[in-house]
Amino acid sequence: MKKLLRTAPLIIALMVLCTSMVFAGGQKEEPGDKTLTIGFSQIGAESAWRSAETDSIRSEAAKRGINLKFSDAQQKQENQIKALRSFIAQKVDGIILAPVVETGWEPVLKEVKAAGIPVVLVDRGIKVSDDSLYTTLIASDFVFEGQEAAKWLAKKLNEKANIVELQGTPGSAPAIDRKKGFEEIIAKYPDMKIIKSQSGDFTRAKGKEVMEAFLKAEGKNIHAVYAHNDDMALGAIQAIEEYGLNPGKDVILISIDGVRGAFEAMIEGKLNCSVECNPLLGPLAFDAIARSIVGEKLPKWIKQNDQVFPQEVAAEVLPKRKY
Ligand code: GYE
Repeated sequence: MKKLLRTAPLIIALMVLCTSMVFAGGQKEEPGDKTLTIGFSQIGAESAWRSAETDSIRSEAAKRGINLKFSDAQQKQENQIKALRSFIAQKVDGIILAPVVETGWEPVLKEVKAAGIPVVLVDRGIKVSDDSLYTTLIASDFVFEGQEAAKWLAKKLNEKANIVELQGTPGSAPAIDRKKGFEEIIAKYPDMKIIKSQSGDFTRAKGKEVMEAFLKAEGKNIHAVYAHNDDMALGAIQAIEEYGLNPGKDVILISIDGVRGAFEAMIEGKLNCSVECNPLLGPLAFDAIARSIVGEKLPKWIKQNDQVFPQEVAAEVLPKRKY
């Protein structure tokens, strides 16, 4: 009994230690579980949307006790290809890839596949002849977003408008599909025309610059702006104001993403509508990685459902927005 009393504190200490090991990081780990190392090749930090996506992936990795190797490609596919090769060399357990453009991925993804590393695509799709080169794509339907934008604009302007289009990064899935969806719908309305269209690279600065050129060429002939993301619309708003017109009144603006800055501009009456695109993909991305590591077959596209937010609802919705 005496011996038991003497050894009891030691036994309790050992039990506490084991329990804290099992629940390390706030989650249950089986003995023998190793910390996962995941590589994330991110495009850059061109928009508020992208920063929200980066935060979502970083914070979810921290929550799950995952060792995240983060690589910022500064908008260049060649940097992403280098990052993927370095992830192979580091023998990561999985890769999350946000591909800047749609094409040119086959060779490097074949190398990743040969190394037995699962790849989950987030936010943008790619074109490959062999779809076993990635496990799944977690992204919104950009064609749908473009269609919704066009439907809203047709209604707002009674099916008659000269539109200027600020496109996203050339060759990127959202730029291609948002254009396609929008054009499909306005083709039904003979008095709705895109009179100018150029890339603003998904940035506010470029959006402003391109809008200045559009205004210089077309002036008051422009009735509406369709921007492939909110940041470019916010840049265009500045250009319109500097030109001496009222954004949101003299020129109607619609964009895509639904970021906080867009809601604020809608409340100020300068932006008329934003179509949501969900960037909070961290939890889904790591679930997909975990499932593919254990060999589960996933659907090729885990589609995100988005809504349209016209300015009338902005003040009510903003407090509930998470990004
Ligand atoms: O709309 C834009 C960003 O790929 C869906 O990229 C994403 C797009 C998003 O820079 O703001």
